[in-house]
Amino acid sequence: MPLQKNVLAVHDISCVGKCSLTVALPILSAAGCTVSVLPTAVLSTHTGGFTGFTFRDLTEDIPKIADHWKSLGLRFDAFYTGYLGSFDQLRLVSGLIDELAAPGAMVCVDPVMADNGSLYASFGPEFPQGMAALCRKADLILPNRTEAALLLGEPYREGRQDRRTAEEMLRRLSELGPRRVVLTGVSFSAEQTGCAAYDRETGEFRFAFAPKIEGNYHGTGDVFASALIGALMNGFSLGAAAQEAVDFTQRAIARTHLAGTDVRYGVNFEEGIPSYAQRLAPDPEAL
Ligand code: PXL
Repeated sequence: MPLQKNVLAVHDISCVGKCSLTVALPILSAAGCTVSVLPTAVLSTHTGGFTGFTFRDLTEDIPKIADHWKSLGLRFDAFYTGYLGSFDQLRLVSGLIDELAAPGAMVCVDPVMADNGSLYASFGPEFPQGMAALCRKADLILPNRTEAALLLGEPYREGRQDRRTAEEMLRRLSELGPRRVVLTGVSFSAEQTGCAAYDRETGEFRFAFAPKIEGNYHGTGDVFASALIGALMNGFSLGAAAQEAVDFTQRAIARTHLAGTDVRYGVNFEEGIPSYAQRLAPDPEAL
């Protein structure tokens, strides 16, 4: 029996709305990982489409939590960072990775800060540069196309891309530091959408697509990143993990679309959990 991977998920906890920690925790657990969490803030809901939400910043707690973990001698096999609210948090999380990484640990940074061509309202225009600095120490980053443009300091281009433009963007993103890059929201046709992946060490590009469903479904970036990281933790190749994550996310969107629920409350990924877990660990004889 291989040892469980010890993953630290660093995100806010939006109590309602299924994104960040309320998504990362169940999906990585389903992938068989031991998941520890570092909540960076507590919000009554996420900020996408709700008004009047509460927000308690937990930045002050991060050094104290890290000190306790250091005293316990804890080390993590992987880090998965998502929504980080400030430059202070970027700096603290960067230090935490240096201090708590097990040898050969995988650092995954989802540079959550923007979508559909604009930076989230909670961030100032300098924030992308701070996020780019954190991406420098990542092994894997998973930006959407808006975040990718911001990280590269170039204008966002709406609409479909061609393969060469996507490959070019992936190459330049990997030059920021990370060996592997997964770009989401990539579409070469009206019918399909998905992601493009690049591994600088092997020079390989991989594309993963699924049928497109129109609309903006909240939290899908976090569902996708969590499912992809869970598959990587189970030894899937980057291309295979990307396809698992695209399929898992697309089915969650399809269920939600069919049910017609308010998209602010997130997608129905829960019903996909049993088959996801089964595909990752198909051994029927396992204890
Ligand atoms: O899913 C990304 C996310 C995470 N956390 C908070 C958010 C968002 C996106 O809007 O508002 C608080």
